[in-house]
Amino acid sequence: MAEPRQRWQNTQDFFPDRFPMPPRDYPLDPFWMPFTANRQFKAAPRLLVAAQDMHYTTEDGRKILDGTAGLWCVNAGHCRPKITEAIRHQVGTLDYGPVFQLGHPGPFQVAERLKELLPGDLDYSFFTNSGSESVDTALKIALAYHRARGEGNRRWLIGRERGYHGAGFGGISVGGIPGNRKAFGNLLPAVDHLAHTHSLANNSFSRGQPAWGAQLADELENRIIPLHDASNIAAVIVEPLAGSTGVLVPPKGYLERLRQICDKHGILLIFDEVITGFGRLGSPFAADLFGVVPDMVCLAKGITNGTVPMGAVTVRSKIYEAMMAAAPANTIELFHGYTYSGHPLAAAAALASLDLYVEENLYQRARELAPYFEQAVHSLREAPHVVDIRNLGLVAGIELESVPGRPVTRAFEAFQRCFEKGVLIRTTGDIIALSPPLIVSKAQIDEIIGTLGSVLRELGKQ
Ligand code: PXG
Repeated sequence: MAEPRQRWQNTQDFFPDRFPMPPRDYPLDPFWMPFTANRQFKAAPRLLVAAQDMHYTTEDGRKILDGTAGLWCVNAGHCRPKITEAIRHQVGTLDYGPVFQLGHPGPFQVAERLKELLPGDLDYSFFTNSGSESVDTALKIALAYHRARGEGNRRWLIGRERGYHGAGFGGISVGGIPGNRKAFGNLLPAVDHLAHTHSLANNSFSRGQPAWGAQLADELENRIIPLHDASNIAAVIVEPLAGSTGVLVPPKGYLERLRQICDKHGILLIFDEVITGFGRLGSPFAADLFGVVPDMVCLAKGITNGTVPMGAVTVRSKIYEAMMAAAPANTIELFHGYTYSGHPLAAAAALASLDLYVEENLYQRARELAPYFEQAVHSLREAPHVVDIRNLGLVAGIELESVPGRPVTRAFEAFQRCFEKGVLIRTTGDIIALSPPLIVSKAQIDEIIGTLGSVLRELGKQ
């Protein structure tokens, strides 16, 4: 398969006027950094100043191979001219346009593209600015939809342990990460959680979907529905593959089972495809790969290749149609939206990104590279402290045994050392997550795994 053209070998060639980088002339203190150990970071910062294709450049001019596509979003690699030019052109043409009782072309065009790209009758898109907003939007649509059909008692929302659905109140309520919930008291009422599907005892070192665990979906029918009654349950929301909590690949048959149970009881099934959307698993969406069409999908990240914030919730026609039918003529059907829903720059970036994914065959490329990537990550099996490796498409999780009494420290140390050696990995707890841009070459996969392996062996000696 042809490698994507590397037009600029070095960031310096792309931004000649910016190199050498001037010394830092701004303080670090006033920026309260998200999901970051602020004091630790500011004492030893890692600052990125430029990027091109598979690499970042640090403020001291080092190139870092991006093993994580930024934060799982830069699927086509960095600073791709097709996308950056589209944004540049758009900002000089229509910088901003409202979408409340007015419109402009971008979001209509993106919605049409999503309709073509998503399976089944997932045909109507509502735009947001992030994954968190997409999740909150989907939960609100679920409640409003049932109410519009005269089933307003369906208020319970079912998430899953170890789910990550962003940082809004809706998302942390259905999410299953204790640390993201415990400080924030007033979570949504009427929320329950399925058990997560991770099991070292049954599934460690699975390649692709694990064989064990489809029965975990039955908890919906055996515990949750009897407890709350199906007539009170609005929706089930899951990540088809849980990313943030350490790459939990759905067991074979699990998502199919959830779909069957939801169908049987009139419960909406929401897939949070913020990470899995746009090729990460080697198909446009997880819904395609698993052959399970949810009632709504939450999108963000890769929709603009990470360039301009944008999210979307795409819903099946029955949902849009019910909402349209329920409201009197000439009235607003859904009291929800954001100033920047369908922002012109985001829409331009989305159109260019979706074009680029197709032009460069990136969905297929990810699928074809997946076996090589799988082989490479599983070569770390014998590295010190590795207790599990799991993978699907171009995503992998490598779970480490925690240092007794000091969870998180081993993986974080690996992250720091890899960064020093020029490779970006991501960690969550003591799990390392890899999710390179879909343009990654085999040699770059080898470089990521080679560096990580050497770091794990170094740590093993300590
Ligand atoms: N849903 C899922 C499945 C996500 O992974 C969100 C919602 C929220 O998206 P926003 O755009 O509001 O951040 C996410 C975000 C990590 C990491 O390292 C993952 C995310 C964000 C930041 C870090 O795992 N996922």
